[in-house]
Amino acid sequence: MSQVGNLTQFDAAAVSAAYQNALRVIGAVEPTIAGAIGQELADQRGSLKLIASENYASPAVLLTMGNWLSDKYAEGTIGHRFYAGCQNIDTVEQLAAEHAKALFGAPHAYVQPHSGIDANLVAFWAVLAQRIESPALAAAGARQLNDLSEADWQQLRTSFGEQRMLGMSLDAGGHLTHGFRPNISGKMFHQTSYGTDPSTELLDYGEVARLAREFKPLILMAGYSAYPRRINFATMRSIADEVGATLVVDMAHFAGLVAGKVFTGDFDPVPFAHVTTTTTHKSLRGPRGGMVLCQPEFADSVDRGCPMVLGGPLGHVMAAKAVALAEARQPAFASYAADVASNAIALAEGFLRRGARLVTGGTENHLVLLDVSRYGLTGRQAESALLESGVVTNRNSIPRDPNGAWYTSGIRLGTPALTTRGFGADDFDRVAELIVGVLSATSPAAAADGRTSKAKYDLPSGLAEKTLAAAGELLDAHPLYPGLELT
Ligand code: DSN
Repeated sequence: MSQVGNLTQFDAAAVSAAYQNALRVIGAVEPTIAGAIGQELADQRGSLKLIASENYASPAVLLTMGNWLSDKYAEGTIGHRFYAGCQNIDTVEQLAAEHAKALFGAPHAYVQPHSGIDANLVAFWAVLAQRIESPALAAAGARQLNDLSEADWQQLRTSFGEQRMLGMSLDAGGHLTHGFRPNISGKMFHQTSYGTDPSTELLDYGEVARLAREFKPLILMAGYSAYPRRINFATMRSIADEVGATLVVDMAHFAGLVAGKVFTGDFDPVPFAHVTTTTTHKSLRGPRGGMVLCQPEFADSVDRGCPMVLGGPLGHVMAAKAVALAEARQPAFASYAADVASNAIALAEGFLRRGARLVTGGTENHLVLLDVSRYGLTGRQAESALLESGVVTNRNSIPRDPNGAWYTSGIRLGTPALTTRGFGADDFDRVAELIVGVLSATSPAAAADGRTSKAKYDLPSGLAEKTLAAAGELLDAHPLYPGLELT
């Protein structure tokens, strides 16, 4: 048996044989694809993966996705499908939902969403169905929408269009689906957003409450993809209750910290949110996909997500969700989650000790947001210089970002992936040292027309190679899937 740092144990010989044979079969049909699969492993092995939303799934999770569960249509829910012959998909979906409920202490789990955006759409659909459609049907004495008179239907359609959402703004760390105007959520709902306190960059619950009282949203969204702090969900729920809003929490980024009991009490969203959504592939370390957890009153509406909002469920991915959730129920996952959080603190302290500026001054979760304007760079320049040096990050807006969402002024860095490889606090301190070394030495370069470019940059000769070599030492000390050989 082989173990990847914090990753679940696996039989390296068996996994090598499985992939060698699979790639031979795939390569006989389309060698380019077999090559790309092999190259992706090599690339992931050879770089410092610091993208906060990425991880490395276990071989068991990955292998669960390549099979004939993929070939089955299974619209509907467990035991209630629009197609015959769904008994094995029922087994898979039931087990994934049971693991999710047990892991998160949730009354109900829906494991069909294909992504986090899909999970949020299911949540919005369920809240509209439960809070707006059901009362309208009851008032009209109708059982379903087709029983409504044309006038009642038109009135209900108008009412759908009048609903409001209050969510965290994109530049404060919220997600596109939390009411950002260009996203469908910003078009489905009248929307407004809360940001963070200009001096502390922390969430200001008083301001959220003030906006909620003024705006009276149907949905109060909480959660983030680039906010480096915890959220007090007890407080968010009391704000929602005061104004009659439904609290939807998107825990996609920190689901692993909830599962691993790093976020407990007021910081665990599941008991407080009416509906909680997540992806399964970020800190939760499962297959690429989404999931919805909810209180019992939303269960029926959530379960109608497919086919009302989603296409047919992916049986092979739901099976992999079940495997990943089983892994996350093991004590080793709690220790992994604790390491993700302590490593983020080590990374933050490594930056601060070297004079960097972090949004909010630190971290309480799995990510840090580095303000690269201190080095005279845009996020785009910093991201590219780091990539050339073997450090994979993503540029990200910071609050009140003068460079907008394309060039940005920040770099977002997360610890879930490298913690899976077994990186510890000292390794993350070294990562901070390498990053500061690259950024301090990088300078903006002029564009072809002589004007200042927000994308071009100059790195001193040899620095990228030196950083690549130093990163290589860290990576060699913590191999990814040790013992897994593709040839
Ligand atoms: N793309 C995800 C992230 O990187 O945070 C959010 O959708």
